[in-house]
Amino acid sequence: MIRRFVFGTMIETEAILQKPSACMDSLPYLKCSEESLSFSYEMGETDRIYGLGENVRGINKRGWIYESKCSDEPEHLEDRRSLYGAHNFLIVDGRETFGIFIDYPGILTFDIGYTRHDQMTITPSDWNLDLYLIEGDSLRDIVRQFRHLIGRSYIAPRWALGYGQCRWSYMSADEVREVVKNHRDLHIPLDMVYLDIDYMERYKDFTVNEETFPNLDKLVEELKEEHIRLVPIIDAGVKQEEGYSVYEEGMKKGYFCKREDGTPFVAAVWPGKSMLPDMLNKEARDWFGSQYQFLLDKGIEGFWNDMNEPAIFYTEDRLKEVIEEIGTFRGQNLDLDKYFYFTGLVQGLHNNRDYYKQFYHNIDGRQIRHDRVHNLYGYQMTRAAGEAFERLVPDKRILMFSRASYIGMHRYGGIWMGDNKSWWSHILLNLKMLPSLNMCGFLYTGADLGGFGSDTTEDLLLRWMALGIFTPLMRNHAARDTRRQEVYRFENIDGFRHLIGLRYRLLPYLYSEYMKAVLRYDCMFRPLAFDYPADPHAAQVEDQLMLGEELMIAPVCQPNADGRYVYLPETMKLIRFKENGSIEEEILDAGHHYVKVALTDVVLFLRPDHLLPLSQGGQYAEEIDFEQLSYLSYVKTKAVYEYYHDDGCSRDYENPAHLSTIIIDTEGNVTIE
Ligand code: MIG
Repeated sequence: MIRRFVFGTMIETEAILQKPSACMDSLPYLKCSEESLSFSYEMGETDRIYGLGENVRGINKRGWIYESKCSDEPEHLEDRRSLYGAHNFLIVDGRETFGIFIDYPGILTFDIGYTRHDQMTITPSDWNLDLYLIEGDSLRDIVRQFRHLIGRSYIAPRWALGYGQCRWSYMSADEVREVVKNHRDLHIPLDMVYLDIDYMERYKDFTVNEETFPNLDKLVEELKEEHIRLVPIIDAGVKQEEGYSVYEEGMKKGYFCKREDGTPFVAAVWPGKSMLPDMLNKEARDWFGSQYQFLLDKGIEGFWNDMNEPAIFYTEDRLKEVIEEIGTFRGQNLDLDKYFYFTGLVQGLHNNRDYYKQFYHNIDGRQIRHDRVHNLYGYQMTRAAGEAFERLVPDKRILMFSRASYIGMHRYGGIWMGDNKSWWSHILLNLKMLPSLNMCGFLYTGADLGGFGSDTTEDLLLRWMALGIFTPLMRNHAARDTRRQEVYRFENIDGFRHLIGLRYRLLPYLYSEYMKAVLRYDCMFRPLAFDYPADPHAAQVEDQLMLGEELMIAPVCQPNADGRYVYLPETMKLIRFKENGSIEEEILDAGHHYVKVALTDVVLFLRPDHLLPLSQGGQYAEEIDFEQLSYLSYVKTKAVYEYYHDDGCSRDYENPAHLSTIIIDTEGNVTIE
């Protein structure tokens, strides 16, 4: 049951397309105080809180204060309160079990046992919002109801579940060719190479640097023959430059965000002084979306949208003030306070909160200050692209994922988890975000494998990949000035080939699970407690996940480990894929086990009466035969699998012909219906 409670008049987010009529009952569960502008809930001693999408800390979010404020935050540390997404959905599970969604485009905080251990307090910046309360039979049921409410998730083309290689940046067409050649020569499967900002002419959206990437359309064609897709980045900020058509047209039509007095708001990002397209203005959004045509015409079939929190390095005015103020420090003796003030001047330039109060959107003719709708910007940028693709290429799926997001954006694209680091703890953070993102509708997702910032190591990348082979978005990406991270840069090529090769063997299963999760409004990845609600141990597990109906995964997240402890909520079959191609199977009883996991082993756990289909593998997604399958199974009476299989590129998703049932009996006979 879903109830909608209305407070004031919200600024429309379009997270929910068909709103239930407002409920006039008094609000259950929560205490609502208009004076302190907050909702609060008394949590039971052992209540757990799930959700909040992309954020730091645990699967159980209790014990910290989170802020919904899309942030360009390259330090994914425990003490942060927000990352790039604003995902205001959570489930309280304990004495009482219910879901809450706060549909509100401004900044709000979720204090979940931070100020007081037993209290959750939700505080928006003003009192204009819709609050949804969702009750159901189980955690999973609550999620499904919520997901129906917010609409079907974006569906990626199947090739986008292949392996992708990225770096900030491959600087030229030849460098891209080299990446492709190295993978192909070494028989390391690959489907995508990503282009970061340097493919553009001086960081101008919808341009190509003709010197380093001459005839991009030819390159796209050449790579397509190798079954590789190029996926360029698009930034939110549009460079201010006379003669640059996107800038000039946007100015002429009044499509950029403005100051209160109607003068242009100039913010700086990569290209220097830039304009922010008013993604919240429908006309401007359509216009921005149409710009993608420039790259679609060159044969491009996928994009990633970056810097759309929006990130702002500095504003013209603030930079001027800071430079002047710094001048006043000349010759001064800096004591502690002055020193911190002084260094803070430059540090405070980046993404300063004040900037977000200095520009305005034109929403259906109303002028609205940005901070009131801050969390919609990346969402509406990605919607601009998504709607344009539906218009421009209606019969083909286009790959799209974004950095910033709000719930609602999940209908137009996936997200990647942003600028993580080459840290062991970030493998675990990657794992923990998967179920909470799935809860909020983000199914096409993954983290920068190997870590974006800092120098990676071979063992870290191997272990991280042993998780990454399960996530729909599987991309290796690293920042400028970090150690080269393409797998062929390391010694253990055989190990990497094995892991990535296994991803391609798992593709029939992963794609089928991904599609079923989308079409059934379900989670592909779930905390153990979702599947074993009566098991108190399952609720404690923060480093294992359920994947589909079949599997449990438990990746190694520690350096120098020869294995790890794994908790089995029921008897399962351990399946071990070894680098030499052999597959070992062993039945393990419910309970705790120390499981040895060699550096290039992939270990997974199959539930009783379930089976796992495998392909023969291949060098790219289109080479995979999704019908020639082999099976691993754990049959007690009968293993049954519902297999989703379509062409992977058209939009005829719901056709019942895409589903078949695979059955294996105790004798090992396979029937397909
Ligand atoms: O602030 O385009 O998260 O993936 O490589 C850096 C350069 C801007 C941030 C993205 C990252 C990308 C980088 N971008």
